[in-house]
This record gives sequence, structure tokens and C-alpha cells, in this order.
Amino acid sequence: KKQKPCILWFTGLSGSGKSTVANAVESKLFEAGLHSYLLDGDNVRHGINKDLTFSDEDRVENIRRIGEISKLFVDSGLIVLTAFISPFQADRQMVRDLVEAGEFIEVFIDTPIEVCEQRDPKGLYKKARQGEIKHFTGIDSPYEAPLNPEITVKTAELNIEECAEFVLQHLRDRGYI
Ligand code: GGZ
Repeated sequence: KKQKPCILWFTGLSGSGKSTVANAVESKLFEAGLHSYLLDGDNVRHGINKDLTFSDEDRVENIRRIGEISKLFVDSGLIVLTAFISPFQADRQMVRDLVEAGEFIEVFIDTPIEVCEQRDPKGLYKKARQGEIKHFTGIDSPYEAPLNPEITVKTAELNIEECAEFVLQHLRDRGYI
């Protein structure tokens, strides 16, 4: 078999680079002839989860549904990539417990909030600082960093290509691909 199905669960602050790195990893998997699917805000928060807000309660439900959907895709044989802030440790653990041992790979996009706020690609930190967005992660809503992630990626120190390669190397070393 060419690939062992799994979930690459990216977690990190807004602007940390989750989607960017996840997209770069997916491109590399595709080039290698491997089958994957990427879940992110564009196809989930705007689709099946468009009824959910950014309250603590709705973030929990957001992650629960994404976990269940990921499990279905894993059952279908895919390498699933998810790119959501997923700020709560307990929710990430819930998804880990939903699948078989070794199928959940937590990828911590470990970018300092100062760097995320500096990047501010959508101007959301500025709005949060001005009180125009409430419950913004890292400003007035918590982010619980992973305690024991399988992979930690430092986007402030490596370029996108290097970040993606770092994730791919982990998958090769562990026999996923
Ligand atoms: C955090 C928010 C918020 C609040 C809108 N807090 O950088 P982005 O814009 O493109 O990604 C963020 C995205 C976060 O959605 P997630 O589904 O990943 O979050 S969670 O896992 O916590 O449910 C950001 C935008 O939505 N956004 N309001 N208040 N991010």
C-alpha cells in the first residue's frame, strides 16, 4: 500500500499559517500520487458548519463535526488534512479518541502571536484590538497550545516549502507514505 490513512490535524492561531502549510503539504502529496482531502474554513465553515459562530460552544461543535467528517474520509482511505484553529485541548483529544491509535497526527503550527498579529492578512487582529470583533482567539478568547503534538512547525523560522517538507518527512519516517 502506498499510503496509510490518517488525519493531519493542523492547529494554531489565526494567521499562524495553518492553511498555507496544509495546502503546501497537500500539493506534495498529490505530486507523489497520493490521495488526500483538505478540510478548511472555505469548505466547512462556509458549508456544513455555516450555522456556527465563534462562541466557545460553537467552536466545540465545529471541531466535533470536523472530527466526525475526518473519520469518514479516513475510513475511505484518504490522508485528511484539517486546518482549523481548534483552540481547545479537550476537543483535539476528543478527535484523537475518535480514530484508531496512530491515525491522528497533531500538527502544531507554532507561530508567536506577535508574528501572527504582524502578518494580519485579513486585518482581523486590528479589528479585534479595536473591539470590532469579539471573542477573537489570542486576544479575548483562549488558545490552548498542544501539550504533546506529533509535529511542531515553526513558520517564523522556516519558509513554506521547508515547513511542508518537515511534515512530509515525518510521514515518511513513520511509514504513512
Ligand atoms: C478566531 C475568527 C474569529 C474569531 C472570524 N476568532 O485567519 P482566518 O480568519 O482566515 O481564520 C480564522 C477563522 C477561524 O475559524 P476556525 O473554524 O478555524 O476556528 S475554531 O477552530 O476556533 O472554531 C479567522 C476567522 O475564522 N475568524 N472570527 N472570533 N477566528
